[in-house]
Amino acid sequence: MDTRIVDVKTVVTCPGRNFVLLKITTESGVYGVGDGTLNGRELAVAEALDKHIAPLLIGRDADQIEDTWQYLFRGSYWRGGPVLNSALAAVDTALWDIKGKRANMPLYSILGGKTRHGALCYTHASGSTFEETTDNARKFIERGFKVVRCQTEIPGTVGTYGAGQSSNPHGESLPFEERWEPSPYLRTIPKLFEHLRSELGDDIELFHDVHERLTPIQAARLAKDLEPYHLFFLEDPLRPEHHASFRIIRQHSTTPIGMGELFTNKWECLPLIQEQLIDFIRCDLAHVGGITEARKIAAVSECFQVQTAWHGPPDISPITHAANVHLDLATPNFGVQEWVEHPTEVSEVIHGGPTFVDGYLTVTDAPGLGCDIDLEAANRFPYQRAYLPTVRRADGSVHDW
Ligand code: KDG
Ligand code: MG
Repeated sequence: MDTRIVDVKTVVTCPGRNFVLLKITTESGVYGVGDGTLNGRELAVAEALDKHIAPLLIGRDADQIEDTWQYLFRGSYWRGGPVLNSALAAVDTALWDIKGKRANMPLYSILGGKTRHGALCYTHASGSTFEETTDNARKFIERGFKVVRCQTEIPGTVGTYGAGQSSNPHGESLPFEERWEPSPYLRTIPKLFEHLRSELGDDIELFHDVHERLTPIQAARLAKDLEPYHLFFLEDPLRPEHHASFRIIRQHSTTPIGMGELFTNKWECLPLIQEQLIDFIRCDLAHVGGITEARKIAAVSECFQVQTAWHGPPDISPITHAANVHLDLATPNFGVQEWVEHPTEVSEVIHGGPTFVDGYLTVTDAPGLGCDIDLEAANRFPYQRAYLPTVRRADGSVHDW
């Protein structure tokens, strides 16, 4: 059987930031590449892949993607979670890449073919003042972006999410500790969008990422206060655990809501989708178990008029960015794609990935994902321990988010 898996190689590399990559090779020599990067906990995924999952893959048929997905997901008994579902995503993505290469077709074609010429995309504008955020947004608009996420530093806080980070008093290899308070945040963000609209006009689509920091009633107030500025959506207003809280936002506001980068499987998404409590589902393909799970989430979302907006930060590799765009192109209820450019060293290690043209992302017609890993280059950039920031309130307690 020429599709028999004969080799599974995990690659941890840090070309500017850490990535956990996977290469699965079949007996015929055809191989696929995957990405299971979990920012701040990369080595947990790499160990899961190397020690637990790789031995299960040797000898399996690479063609049986769904069966392999179910076997790995159910087989652990422990029901996934971010570490195991990121590892599963790496396997799944590599298997889809192999399938595309064997069929000599780009992945979007295997997933049903193009429904659009490109994937509308957004990127991040931030600044320490309203003026700086506006200038940065303007630069992106001049480059052709039609949707821009806007964040700004909040007076009286330290290291606001998305607005850049000052030097870390705990040392660069320990987590940065933000100081954050809801009251100044809730006062500042509507004023930011008032400023942005007065400077940039109404044609550009703008939105904001709350990053799960608010209580339900605070989120409802923010969504209501932002209504005059017509956000494309308000991202991740609440923590992911308590779905019913989203009803409170809906009761008070018509600001569209996006949610999902912390969900790791379809069942977590389902209550928000079927009750139409969100407008955009924005899971991370590298954390939900890959293309196989994401296309099911997209399909169920289609039934409830929820659009996709897959997570596309710089802390996942171009392999997942490529998977995002292949799926975007083939998904009828696609909404928008997040995309942030990587540092240039990344292209030394990972070749391929989406291309930005006038506000849209496209992929080539190369078979599979159209990406490859340069293993020698990956070795030149060894893993460097790094953490996501944590958040404390003014009284020193860890913020409950
Ligand atoms: O690793 C964490 C990042 O992926 C996250 O902070 C980025 O919120 C994010 C976004 O919307 O891109
Ligand atoms: Mg986010």
